[in-house]
Amino acid sequence: MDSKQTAGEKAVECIRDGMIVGLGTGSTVFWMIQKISELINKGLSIRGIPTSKETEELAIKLGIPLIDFSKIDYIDVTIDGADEIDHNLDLIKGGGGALLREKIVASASRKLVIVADESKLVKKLGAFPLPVEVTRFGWEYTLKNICKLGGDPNIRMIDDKPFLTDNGNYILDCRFDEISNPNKLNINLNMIPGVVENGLFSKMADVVIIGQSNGKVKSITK
Ligand code: A5P
Repeated sequence: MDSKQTAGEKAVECIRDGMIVGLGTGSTVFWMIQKISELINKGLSIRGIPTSKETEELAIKLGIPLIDFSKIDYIDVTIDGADEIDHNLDLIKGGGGALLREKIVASASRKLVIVADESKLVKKLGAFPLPVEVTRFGWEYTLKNICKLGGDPNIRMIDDKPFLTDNGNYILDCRFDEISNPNKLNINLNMIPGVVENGLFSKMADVVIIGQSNGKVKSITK
């Protein structure tokens, strides 16, 4: 079995009947969503909060009941993927461009479970360019301010046009080489006018489930 599938399916074991479940975005979480749908067909009752339009469409297609923030005060558990994970369980997310909704959902969650394959584990964050969501207005100026923090940003493009997030914003993919203090960089980036959110998830993950090529999983708890 694919390592991403192993991790995604294992994470579902923490879901209990009646829970509100944050549904992450990406190819690892895809397997978690498939598994939840199977369990719903066998009688499990949960409601999901999707972190992207892509996940929302998949969940609707698979018959997973959804709910929104107007009806709830918190989320019991969120299961999401990551682009990089360090030994403190700090993360880079947003490779798929869903980082803003992912961070809102994660911050509303009592428990954040991250699923990934072994390739996502790193000693230091930063080899993966950090996605930063910025407003379209003034994005060139925002980019210059990110450079002052030591980043080397590039606007994400798709089919020769800037990539648009589900929220109508742009993404700047920022090379930082090595991120020695994720918490500080997270705060400093979010203080720049025009930055909507960035893909550093510092001190948010509770558990990381790593699918391994031998079909087993490794769980890392904070
Ligand atoms: C989406 O914006 C990202 O944060 C994803 O969760 C992350 O890129 C992991 O994706 P995969 O599971 O597809 O590698």
